[in-house]
Amino acid sequence: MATTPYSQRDIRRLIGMFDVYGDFLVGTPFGNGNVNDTFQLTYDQGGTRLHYTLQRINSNVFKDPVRVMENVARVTDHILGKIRLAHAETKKRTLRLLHTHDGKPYAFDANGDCWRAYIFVEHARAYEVLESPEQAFRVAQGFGEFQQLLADFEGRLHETIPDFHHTPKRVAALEAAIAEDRAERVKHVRREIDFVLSRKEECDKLLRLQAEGAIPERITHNDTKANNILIDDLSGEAICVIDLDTVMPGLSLYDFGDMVRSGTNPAEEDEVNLDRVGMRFDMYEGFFDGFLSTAGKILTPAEREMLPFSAKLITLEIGTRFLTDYLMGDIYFKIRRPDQNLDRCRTQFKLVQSIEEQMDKMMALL
Ligand code: GN1
Ligand code: MG
Repeated sequence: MATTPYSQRDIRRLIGMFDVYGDFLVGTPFGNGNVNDTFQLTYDQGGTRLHYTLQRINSNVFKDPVRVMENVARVTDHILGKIRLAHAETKKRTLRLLHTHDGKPYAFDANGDCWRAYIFVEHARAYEVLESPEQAFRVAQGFGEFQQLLADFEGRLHETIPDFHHTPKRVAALEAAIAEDRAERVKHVRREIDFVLSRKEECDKLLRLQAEGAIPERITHNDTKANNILIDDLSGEAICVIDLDTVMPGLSLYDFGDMVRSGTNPAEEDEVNLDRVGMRFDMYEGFFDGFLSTAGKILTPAEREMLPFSAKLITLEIGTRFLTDYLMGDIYFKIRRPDQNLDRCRTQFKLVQSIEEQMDKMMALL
């Protein structure tokens, strides 16, 4: 279990900022997020055990947590409205925020950290590594449906992290980190740096198509890692999209690309044995069919055409971010051991290679 600087007394005090009924029993670190701190809290309500999720928003990553929470509240309200309209015909769920005693969906602690709490979604779980093409199908169906549910959202969401998927800017950040060499690690990663720089030309492909009007901006999730959707224990259906901090204007293709990145690889994101890393084509087919089964209805021809490329681009982009963070001395992603960011970077680049090798097959599916 992950270590945490928060004692049970701290956790009890933090959740005390929110309106919750029942008796607090225990709070334990939960999940494998790379950014926020998450706890699962167990409560006793008149003899029944139930759970809540308590999260600290990482303010180094999210500079304006109140805007993040405005987005999350609007998005979850919108989806809840749709789920209610569907009555019993859907098993879909959405995250539900708890409110503070004065009605806010977030609270600041004495250190200035921003916290939020959700009703825990019971009898469902997030998978670090997906198990079958059927599961991939359902994950993609779920994330595709999420985009559909938000297609009629009115107004514009805040850009919680500007240029989040602007790949050329991510490469520029890498170049700046190389020039600065703050942690004196450039000497260890010449090969990885070359790997990115030799692919630099392709990095603006989607942005160019967007500028030409061939690919529209939509409301997207932007962090569609396989472990950001909950799978129902009983039915195996993907029932609830989580980690909504980066839901904002984006390209549909970013969501497809990140699913393929995180879900087709049979190894963990920080696997050190690169022989175990690669894209399983049967998993890719699952994502492809699942995504088209829901989001397919809204995709333009140019978006469809770019589905295979998006998988390569997002994998390269996230590998570039891990490499940049390694060079900066591990200041963005949480690490649980030295060199973890470098290992994460290497798995991503191995995966990019594997995607490149299978690009013809991926194109043929179109
Ligand atoms: C972070 O928070 P988490 O672990 O779901 C990151 C994503 C990366 C991902 C890589 C806000 O996601 O962009 O793709 O790690 N989130 C943010 O595992 O930077
Ligand atoms: Mg997450």
